[in-house]
Amino acid sequence: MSHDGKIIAGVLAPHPPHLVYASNPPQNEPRSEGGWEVLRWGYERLQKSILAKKPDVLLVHSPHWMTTVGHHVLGLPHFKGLSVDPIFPHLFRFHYDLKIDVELSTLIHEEGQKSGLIMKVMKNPDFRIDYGAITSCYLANPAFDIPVVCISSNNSPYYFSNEVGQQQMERLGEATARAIARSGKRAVLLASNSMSHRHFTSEPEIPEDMSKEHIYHHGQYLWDMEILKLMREGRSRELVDCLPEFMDMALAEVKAGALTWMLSSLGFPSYPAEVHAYGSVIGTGNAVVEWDHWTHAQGEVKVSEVRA
Ligand code: 2X7
Ligand code: FE2
Repeated sequence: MSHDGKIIAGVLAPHPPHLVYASNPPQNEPRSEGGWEVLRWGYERLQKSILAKKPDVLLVHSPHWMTTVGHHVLGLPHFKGLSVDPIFPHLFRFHYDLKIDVELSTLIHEEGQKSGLIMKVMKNPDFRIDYGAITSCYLANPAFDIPVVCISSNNSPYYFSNEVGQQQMERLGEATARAIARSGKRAVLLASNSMSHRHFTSEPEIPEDMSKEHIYHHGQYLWDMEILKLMREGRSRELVDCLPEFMDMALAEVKAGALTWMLSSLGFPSYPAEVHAYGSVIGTGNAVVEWDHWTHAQGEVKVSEVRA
């Protein structure tokens, strides 16, 4: 096995199921008249950028596969089934058929264990993949022709504190980077998170009625803009320091750890990220943001020393 794996890009890849519903793919049962175009066009720009660089694998860390004990990775070559959003079953009933990169999942499991993390390879063939992972994967690569690695979000930020959760995700990111380096593959990392996360408790009669869509309130918008500014200015270390406050003030979904995991895997980049789009979905703030690691850092994987 070669040891020159590369990270092509890290992406903030939000997963409101509305974006899948609005796109009307054949795999999703409900039909729509469209909606949330700015975010969907942002994802199209992202697709052009990442797919042109021919990734071998997409890794996704999702808040909607929450595990109480440790960090889990999917460990069978193929998962097929119906994924239903429990809150929006009228928008997301998606028939998925996913190829898994079990070799890379296993390396992440090994590297995580070496860093003292509790890890598990999930081998239940009937496991139902969560809508967060499927939505981010679909929007980044609608053809589903690139294998994926799905990583759960351990619930330490909810059970202990934001800070403990972040520390865990930093370690998981370092372990992921070492695993990618060992794999010899070209990887894209998808942090499946919205930003501010206050949302309306009722929806319009037509869910895609864009005359009703707007951010929940101005304070949430200001928080999102402050965080996007740090991303666009390449200040990812400061960004991670601000995240615990963002989590509390804006109920930000980054609390589940995907963004910290992804930035840690990239070695906390100091080059500017590209914001492909920002928009609200049922009041929540969502941005499609790309760290083009290939252009700015030649895909370099910073392999940190294994912690005991
Ligand atoms: O899971 C979500 C989300 N993160 C944002 C908006 C709407 C629905 O589901
Ligand atoms: Fe979510």
